[in-house]
Formats: sequence, C-alpha cells, structure tokens
Amino acid sequence: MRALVCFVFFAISQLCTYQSIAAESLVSSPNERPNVVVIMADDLGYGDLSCYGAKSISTPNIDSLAKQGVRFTSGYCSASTCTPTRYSLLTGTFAFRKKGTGVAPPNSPSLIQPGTFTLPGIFKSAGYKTAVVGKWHLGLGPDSGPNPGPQWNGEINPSPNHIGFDHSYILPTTNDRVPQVYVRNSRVVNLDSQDPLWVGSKKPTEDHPTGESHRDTLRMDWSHGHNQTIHNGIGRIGFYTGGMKARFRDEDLADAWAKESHNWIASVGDSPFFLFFASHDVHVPRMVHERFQGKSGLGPRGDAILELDWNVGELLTSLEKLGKRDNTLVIFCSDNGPVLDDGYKDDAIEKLGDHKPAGPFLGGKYNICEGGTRTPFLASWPAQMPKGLVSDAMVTTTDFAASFAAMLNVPLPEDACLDSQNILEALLGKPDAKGRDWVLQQDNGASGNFGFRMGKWKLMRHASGKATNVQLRLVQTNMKRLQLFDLDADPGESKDLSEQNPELVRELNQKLTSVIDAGRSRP
Ligand code: NG6
Ligand code: CA
Repeated sequence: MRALVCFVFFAISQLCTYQSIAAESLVSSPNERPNVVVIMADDLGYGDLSCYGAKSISTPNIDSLAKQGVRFTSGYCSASTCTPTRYSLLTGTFAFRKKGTGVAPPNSPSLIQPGTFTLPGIFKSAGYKTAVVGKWHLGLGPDSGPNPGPQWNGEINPSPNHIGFDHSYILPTTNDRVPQVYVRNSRVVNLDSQDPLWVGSKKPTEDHPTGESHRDTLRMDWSHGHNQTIHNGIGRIGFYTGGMKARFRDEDLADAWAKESHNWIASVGDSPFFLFFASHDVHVPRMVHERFQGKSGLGPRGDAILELDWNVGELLTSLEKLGKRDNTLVIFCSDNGPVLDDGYKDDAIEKLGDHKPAGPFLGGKYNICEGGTRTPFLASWPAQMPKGLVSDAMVTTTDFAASFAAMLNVPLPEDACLDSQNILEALLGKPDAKGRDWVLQQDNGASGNFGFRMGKWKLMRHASGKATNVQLRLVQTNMKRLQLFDLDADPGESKDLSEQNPELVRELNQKLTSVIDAGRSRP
C-alpha cells in the first residue's frame, strides 16, 4: 500500500509540472488574461442551489454560471467556519498552521499582517486592480503595540488596503457581531466625529439595553448567544455605542454590495481586475431586504438564498453592461457548509421541509464531515471555458493563490502559500485535469479534528471526540477517533469501514500527520 501511495504522489507531482507548463501556454498572451471575480457565499451548503439538485428553491442566476462553465462535485473550502477558510483563501496556507485563526471576535487585530504574500497581492503584482466588497471577518488593525485591533474612529491600519487590495468596502466582522458599519478604504463610512464608535466585549454601562434585558423588543429572537447590544431590533455578539449615523440596516447589505461592485468595476476602465465579492448571505441574522422576505417558503434562510442569487445576478449584469463578462472568470464558492439554527429563532428548522442544505452529505458548518467543507463550486469564463461541464476533479479555495500565480507567471516565494496547489487546468475545465490528489478538512481549528480525503477514501480523525452540528441540529456526538468511509459507495459517511481496512487507515493517518507536521504541503 505504501508503494502505491508513493507512486500516486510521484504521478501527481509529474502531473502538476505538466499542468503548470500547459497552463502557461493556455493564457500566455496578456490580452487573454481574464478578470477574476471570486464570489464567496456564507454558510451555503452543497444542496442549497437548484444546480446542485435543490428542488424546493430556485437559483437561476447562480445556476447560469454552471450552464456557462463548470460545476464541480468535489469543490471544497478549507475549513468549516468562516475565518479559517478566508485566511487560507487569501494566504494559500492552511489556517491551522497559524494560531488564533478561528472565528474572529469584533475587536480582533488583522490576522493577515502587512508583508504577507497574498492572493490579491499576486494579482496586483501582475498589474491587476484589486478590490474586496462584502464580509471581511479576518480582523483589522495591528496585532501588537499599545493599541492592537481596529482603531474604529481613525485610520484603520492594517485594513484590506494594506495587504493587497487597492479598494475595500467591507462589513468588518460578521453581521451577528458588532458593529454594523461599513469600512471603506480603512475608514468607517459616515462616522460623525462628535459621536465616536466604541466597541467592546463588556457591557459599557449598567443600563445598556441588551438582547437579554430588552428581549421583548426584538424583531428576531435569539436561541443561543446573540443577546448583547441590540441594533435594528436584533441582538448581537459584543457591545457597541455611538457611530449612530454610520450604522446600516441589515436589510440593505446586498444592495450595498451590488452598487459598490458595479461602481468599482466601472472605475477600473480597461485595467484587468480581481474582485473578491464576499456576500453575507446566508449567515445569521437572516434579515434580508423586504422584497425577499417570505418569498422562498423556507423561512429567512431560504429567503437569504434568494437574495444571494439576486446579488450574483446583479454582479453578472454589471459585468455584461460594462462589456466585461466574456473575459471574466467568475468563481462561485462558499466559506463553509450549512447550519440551520445558528443562534436565532428564524424557523430554519421548522420550515425546512424536504430541503437538504448539505445535499447527500453528512454534517455542515463546524465539523469535518463532507457537508462541512464540500460546498457549491462553479467556474465560468465564457471566452475560454467549456460550457455546461460537470467535473469531479478535487479543487479547493486554498488553491487559488498558486493557480492564479501560475496563470499570471508570478513566482511564489519559497516561504509563502504553503499549502496552495496549482489546479488551474481543473479550474478551467480542461479535459482529464485531475485537480488535487488529496484534500484536508479542518473545522474551526482549535479542536485538532481533521478530515482527509484521498480519491474515494475519507479518513475522519477526531482528536477531541466531539463533533458539532453533525445532523445540522447543533448536537454533540461522541466520535470514534479514527473512522474510514468509502465516499463512492457511501457519500453520506454512514458506514465506518476502519475496522475492515486497518492498513489503509494507517496510511491515510500517516499522510495526514505528515502534512500537518511538515509545516507545509506545497513542494
Ligand atoms: C458562533 C456563533 C454563530 C456564528 C459563528 C461564526 C454563537 C452561539 N454562535 O460562535 O452564530 O456567528 O460563530 O460563523 O454565538 S462564521 O460563519 O462567521 O464562521
Ligand atoms: Ca460562514
């Protein structure tokens, strides 16, 4: 078996060499360099889109990407929560390698400090204009010195503008965490200096209204957590005061992202561009615009899927109108798998009906089951790519850095993008492109739980014995340390085959351990 594994790795390394040569010739002329838009949905599961088999909901705009490009059946984000996935997306390095990259609190310092080699930096050095619009959730401000974290009332440094983005318009954390303000290019938008913004983790005054003390006034009640400062009738995680003119309505986020993206793409003129479009849908609180409320029949979670689909449609329309759709590679993915009750009583469970947010897979957000990280993944570049293709190649969000570096002939420094692989051929839907040979799945990071897939085999390794949300019901289950699944025969990870295949379990566990211990997995 060991010989077989070695041979597979040798073959793959040869294939990677071949892939990068082929990729260079594929897009060698600068005129053929596409604009790139990465759309990352939030908490969207494999089964949440009609192009992935959902019957109770229709997502025509996102589905159009599948029709005009490639739909991946083995597309993965790197972690089953937001912050670590975004960290590895932008750095090309697995988040578990850097401490403190679990779900970031409101005053978190920037988890990516200036000087880090980043995905937007790759585009920038190839002459692209770069922007991020949407949810950030990677911290802001310095991580050392007298005032670590975001300087809400001044210039926020570092912000996305200091780590590779020319332009940024962001929701700083996630919308169930304070504060509800936009930050554009390092400054809180519409902040009145007479009404400074304060953000903290302790109640500022005894009489500060909270989701607990004023529960009867809430428009959306909480089920766990989310009972601190109230804004827009919704209890949040964390406390804040001031900045009243800067605060937005949750209902207006999707419109704000659409408008800002359109204006920014219009502003770049003929320059090639990279846009990271990070939607907040379908994360809690699911308080969508009035025109989507009650429209899905699945409750606010379904309504948020409709709003997300609308947002993607607006973005595609902007590209069309600006004459840029044909030469723009649009990638659609998610930051982690689905969750139903994520802390608010929003009928996600009650109105679910037959809808299966994770499709055929087990689990979702917070765990290492397939549903946690195997998510919708689409790529479409009308000028160059095949249309309507379904690909089983394994591709991950961590691989964008090495893939686009290869496309743009940007060399990767030895000590950067430590886990990113060049899967450009697979991303572009080239026939026979295999993508990755293995995929590592982490949860929020601190648990030490990992999933590891090679071909059809999936190893689950639970260091802590605990797994959350396995049945999408926020349950804790006692998990056996090592389990093995045959994903071809059993995509739902229901039959543990570890006892029948001890040698295979040992091999996969050793490979997983070596990826972790080596400190890097990029050759
Ligand atoms: C959890 C929150 C959850 C969500 C998650 C982060 C509670 C009880 N749960 O701690 O609501 O905010 O963090 O989600 O507070 S993520 O998609 O941004 O990773
Ligand atoms: Ca998320």
